[in-house]
Amino acid sequence: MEQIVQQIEAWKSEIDQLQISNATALEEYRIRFLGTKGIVKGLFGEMKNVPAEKKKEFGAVLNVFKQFAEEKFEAWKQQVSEGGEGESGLDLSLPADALPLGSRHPITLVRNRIVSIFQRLGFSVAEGPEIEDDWHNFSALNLPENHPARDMQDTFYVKNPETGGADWLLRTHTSSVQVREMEKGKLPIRIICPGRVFRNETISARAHCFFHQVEGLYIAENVSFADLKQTLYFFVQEMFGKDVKVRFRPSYFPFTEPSAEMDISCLICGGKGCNVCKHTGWVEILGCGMVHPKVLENCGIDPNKYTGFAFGMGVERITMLKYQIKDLRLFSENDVRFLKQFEGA
Ligand code: 2NM
Repeated sequence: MEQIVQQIEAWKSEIDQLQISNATALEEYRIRFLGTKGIVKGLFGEMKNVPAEKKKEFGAVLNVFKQFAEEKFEAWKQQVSEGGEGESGLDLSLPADALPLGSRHPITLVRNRIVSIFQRLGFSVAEGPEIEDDWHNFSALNLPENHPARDMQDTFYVKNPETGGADWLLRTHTSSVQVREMEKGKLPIRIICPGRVFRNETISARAHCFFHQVEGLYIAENVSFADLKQTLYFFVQEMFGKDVKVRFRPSYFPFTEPSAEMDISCLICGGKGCNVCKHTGWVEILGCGMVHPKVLENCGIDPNKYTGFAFGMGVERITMLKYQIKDLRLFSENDVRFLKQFEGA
């Protein structure tokens, strides 16, 4: 009997050192110690070999051991069920942590605002391919053969696998979409063309090799420069507020005649002069003009019957002015510390 009591002490310390963290190990333990052919049952079977005067003492030792083994089992069972099924204690039935919710990119926010202002004036959205051909991006728009924009230095050309030549290019403006719309021959046209455009620039705080544009086009009978001015004046008031002033300066674009650039009074200093407006009180926000008769002709529209105006603006530029962002590169780095600032904007 002494021997059996010693063996029981050895099992106790073995159980004390056991580390059970999964259901398989727990079941192994149960079968070995508490099962119908297990150690505890076996010990009770030894009772018949114990002399009558020692039965009571032996029975007490066995009951203590049995209770010890059962309590351990219950404790581990609790732990395993709390920790789930897996070896690692992962409970795959628990709901997952919520993903952090993102927010719209400032370029998207401002583009949507620009588009919706023009939609209220009856413009509808037109889109087209980012990879274009020479005709839609340059020739139809009256850009002469030797125009610097056509240079390899300024435009990303794309190889056409069918001819092996650099016949294609990444559009340098969304005017190519407007050419496609004009070629459809359905008049009048009143469209707004948002999209990504590409120019081979050295990346800096003020330039990037891709950026976003919104261009507009209105062609009908008797469209005048006065219509152009009033449309863009409405846009500025809706976008920047009623107190903002505008001015038009004569300019040049191959696809418009006459052409102009539109400035707004500086949002930072209100026109008094500061760093943002380089002490002029004005900041340039877009280019515009009356569509050149040659462009209309190129697209199959009779310039004697129809006239139209067009304009184009850079979404990054408008966004920088609106939110006082000083470096263009922030728009494409996807740093959440930057993007988070536009939550709810
Ligand atoms: C600008 C400035 C002035 C323009 C012209 C045309 C088209 F297709 F009608 F000829 N689309 N966009 C235009 C005119 C764009 O961006 C600064």
